[in-house]
Amino acid sequence: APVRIRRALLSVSDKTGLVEQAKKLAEKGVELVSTGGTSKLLKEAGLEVKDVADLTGFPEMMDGRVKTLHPAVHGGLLYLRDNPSHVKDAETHGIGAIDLIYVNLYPFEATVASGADFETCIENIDIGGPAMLRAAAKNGAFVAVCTDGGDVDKVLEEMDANDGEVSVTLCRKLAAKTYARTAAYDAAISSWYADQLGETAPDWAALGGKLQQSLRYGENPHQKAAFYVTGEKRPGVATAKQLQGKELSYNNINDTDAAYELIGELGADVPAVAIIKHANPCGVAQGASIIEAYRAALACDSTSAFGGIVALNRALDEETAKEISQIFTEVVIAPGADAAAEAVFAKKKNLRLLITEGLPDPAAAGRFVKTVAGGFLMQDRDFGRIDKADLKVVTKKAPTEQELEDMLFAWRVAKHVKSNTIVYAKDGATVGIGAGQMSRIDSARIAARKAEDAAEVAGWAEPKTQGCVAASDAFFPFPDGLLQAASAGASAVIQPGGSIRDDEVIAAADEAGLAMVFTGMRHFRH
Ligand code: 93A
Repeated sequence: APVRIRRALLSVSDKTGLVEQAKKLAEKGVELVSTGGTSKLLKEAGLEVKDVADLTGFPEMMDGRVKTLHPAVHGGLLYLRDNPSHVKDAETHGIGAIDLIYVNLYPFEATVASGADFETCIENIDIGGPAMLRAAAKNGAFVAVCTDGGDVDKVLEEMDANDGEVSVTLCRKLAAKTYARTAAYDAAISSWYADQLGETAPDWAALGGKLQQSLRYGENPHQKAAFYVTGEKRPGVATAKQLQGKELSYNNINDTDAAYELIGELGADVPAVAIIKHANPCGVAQGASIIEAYRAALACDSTSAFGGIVALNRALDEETAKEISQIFTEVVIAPGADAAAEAVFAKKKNLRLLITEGLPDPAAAGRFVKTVAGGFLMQDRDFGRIDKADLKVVTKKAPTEQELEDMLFAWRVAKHVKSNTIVYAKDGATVGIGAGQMSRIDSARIAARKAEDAAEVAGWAEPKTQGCVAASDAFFPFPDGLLQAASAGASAVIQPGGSIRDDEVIAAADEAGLAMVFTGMRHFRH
């Protein structure tokens, strides 16, 4: 049933617009009850106001630390109007219903922002205000709870339209908003407090995370950091079991996540390995066995693999563990490890081994959050997936079956490389990766250069880009990037298409004798 507003408790720190609103309430016959400063202001404006002290029989005391913390207030907010025993309790103890409260809290956040000292910040932690808000919101079927002036306006509007009554719908909306406000308020306090103690501020608590680990530092040693988990059951770095090694660092967690998400993208059908540095893959391969996949992944850029993160889509075996141990590796993550493999790693005290229950589902829904100055951006995680059936051949030449396989593989890897991205791949392995450049042609050049370097390191007669496929995470705006890939030796190209110069790019591909397919989907990653 709608809530009839007979009595309102007003207790606000920010008193902007209050007098006008209180007048409107009084005009509607609402009895006003108020705390010290609020009451004084309203009385000065000529309004009739009852003091909370008159309700409680206690004066405000201890510098105002105790004003409203009393059964006469909380009982009035909390008793269920349709519960006979509650009603009886209220009558017995002379507790009257409070149908509306408007409380805005001590300005804790503003006090901290002003650079106030410790004691001043502590004094600005509101206790009675949130207690009343939470109580009123719990009884949201009978109480309209307002945390800002806008809420009061909404209530007044409904009262105008409905002869002094407020709908349950609005009351429930206000209740939900209230808990968000009190949660954010407490998050601000805990964040400030942690900061005072020189610890990491758990300000992300407001996003619903649970503190998993206070990190030694962030991306750099002068940055504080912490790791929060959402409780989702996704296999990955947040839910993995660490069998050995030092505590994970901020960068380890970030890189391990990138590695395992990429491995999830490749699926479980064929053994696959990804090696990650600075959240970008420096080698990814599929193979007949996990060790073959590891060798092929390493061959792509063995120089960069030093200090990398290795992700596997199969249980780690002894042979592969031995091979991985040959070079300095920070983290290995896999859906399992046999006892012999664990024994090999046990000798490498610093190497972290993370074991997950299964592989990440690349199509799973999820959120991606990124902060910007004064806010944050939120988007779906990129769960877009392309299959062979989605590919559109746009050139005269059609790709071979092997090229198609390699193109899909390269495309899936490219999705996990920072833009602009060019990935060269051959026989189920990357052979050159160009990441994070501001122009696509530079990424194409760098990928080719990487392949040349790899050939030099391994003593191959020529870079493996000869006869490779090329994947581009977004369309080629001009033919130049495509021609760069062709000159590196690519015979087939996979890219989203959709440029206004697609015709030019396709003509250039035809002229260079390339096969090209469009995916119709872009995979920017910044
Ligand atoms: O110090 S408190 O936590 N103790 C209380 O019992 C209490 N009740 C209301 N602060 C309390 N308040 C807060 O006082 C309200 O949340 C509001 O921000 C402020 C209003 O005080 P005044 O009416 O004296 O300006």
